[in-house]
Amino acid sequence: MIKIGLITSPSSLKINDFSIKGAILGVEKNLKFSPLPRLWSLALATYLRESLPVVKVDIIDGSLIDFQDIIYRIRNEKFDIIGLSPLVINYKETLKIARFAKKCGAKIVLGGHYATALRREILQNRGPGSDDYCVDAVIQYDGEKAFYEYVAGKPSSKINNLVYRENNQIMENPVEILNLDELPAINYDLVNLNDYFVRQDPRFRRAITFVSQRGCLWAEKSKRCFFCSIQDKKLRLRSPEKVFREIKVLIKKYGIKTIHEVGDDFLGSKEWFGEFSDYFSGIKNKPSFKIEVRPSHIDFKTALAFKKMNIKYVTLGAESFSEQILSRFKKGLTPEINKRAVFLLAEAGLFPMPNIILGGPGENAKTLSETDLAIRTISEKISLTGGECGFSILIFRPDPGSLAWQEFLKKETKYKGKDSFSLIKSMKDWNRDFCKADLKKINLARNRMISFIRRKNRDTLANCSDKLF
Ligand code: B12
Ligand code: SF4
Repeated sequence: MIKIGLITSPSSLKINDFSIKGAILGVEKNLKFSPLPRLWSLALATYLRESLPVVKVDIIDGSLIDFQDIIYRIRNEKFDIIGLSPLVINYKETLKIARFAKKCGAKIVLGGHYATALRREILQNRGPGSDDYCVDAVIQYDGEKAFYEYVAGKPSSKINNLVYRENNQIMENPVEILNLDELPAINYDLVNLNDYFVRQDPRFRRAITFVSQRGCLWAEKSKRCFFCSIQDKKLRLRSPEKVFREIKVLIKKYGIKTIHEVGDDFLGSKEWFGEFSDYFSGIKNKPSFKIEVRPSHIDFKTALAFKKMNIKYVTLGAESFSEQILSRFKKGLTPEINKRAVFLLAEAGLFPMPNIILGGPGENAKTLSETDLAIRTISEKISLTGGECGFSILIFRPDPGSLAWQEFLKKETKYKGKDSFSLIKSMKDWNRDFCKADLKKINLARNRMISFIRRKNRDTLANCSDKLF
């Protein structure tokens, strides 16, 4: 029997509201949506178990157990292959796990957006033959089929999406983008959902992550937003009918009450959304949905349709309320579009949650105060009408795989060829090279904004952000 471990590493970053470190996570307490099951590991495990029943797959989630327990599990379980999905915030810890697992004799495969963006650097610095050999291969883009073929022992040269190192050369096989409707429905029995439920905020208990689409239309049609590190090439939609049937089963089987739909562009196709919402509008005991949308897609009709299908929490990629910064972000937004979206959703009785990024290219005292003023006006107006909203305020980071990262590398050549670097240092370098307001001022502005939001909304849930772990 082949033993597989799919491990999400914890991050050493701790929730720390008012420091620059805190701004990396964008976390303010209170509205605690997480922990939630990790879909990357569930998707790979589901596909593996359907295609190769003889494998034993363990999903280990660093948001449920700590680093030492993960090490203990690796030592005891003696996995043959370990899959890891690093993010920019936990790459260092991911490498520690990879090194330990390598010593225990496992093969190590990395995948996901971070690994896809830095696949060559990772294999150069950590692949076979390197001084820090702890990674055998990277699987870029969709992982289900490639990981199964790797586990099943197919020759490396024949596995689409596989990137590996052979005779000191990095080999990249052709990329294959999968048809989402041909993938099996996620099998949530592969984790113990109760481990998540008992740790969730009672207001959002029995919540799961769910994926009904991948990618984004904006990234497909124009260039991606300046800061976005998502590697998907286009928007792919699953059949609304299939999704509806799956969700009905989940409600019945696990008593699911909240669905975190993780698609990045939920309204990317209005036809798809129309069909999707028709299925849900008619049924009783609907779960509540949390979704992520572009503010430019919100109009009166969609706000009402959201209400009808029990979508309550809407993360809005607003990013800024400064015209100048928004144009540099290349997202096709204006401050007016952003404000309109927040108000329309709040008026419809929903909970809009605009994401804001401070410290984008050209950020200065004037652009900061434009965003500050807009946040104050919005919070004030919404609290006066008894509505609710919450902001997540981050400080800009150039993430590998983004257009920002490409611009950053042109100025900061010391990051070229690296797969691991200090996040705080990269934020400081970015700030020096690209902003007119320094990082301390930006963080102070962020803290002022958060304090205001909290004061204004102390009687509602609005004093919090959605990014919790
Ligand atoms: C849902 C989500 C969250 C949820 C996580 C809830 C949960 N428990 O899963 C919340 C809101 C909590 C969250 C928080 C954060 N997130 Co987030 N999140 C996402 C989101 C929208 C969807 C991820 C998902 O589940 N997709 C569905 C699955 C099926 O797809 P997938 O993950 O891509 O996996 C497939 C392939 O990539 C591949 N694959 C992935 N991993 C692996 C591993 C192996 C071994 C293999 C073979 C293949 C493989 O195979 C999978 C199946 O095809 C992505 C954006 C995106 N579109 O992916 C951002 C994203 C992953 N998040 C991101 C970030 C930065 C964060 C935060 C740090 C926020 C911040 N402040 O910046 C925090 C960190 C949280 C943490 N500690 O993990 C970035 C990562 C960037 C990077 N390069 O590291 C992304 C890409 C968004 C972005 N802005 O660019 N996030
Ligand atoms: S930030 Fe959102 S809208 Fe922009 S390219 Fe990325 S997924 Fe698409």
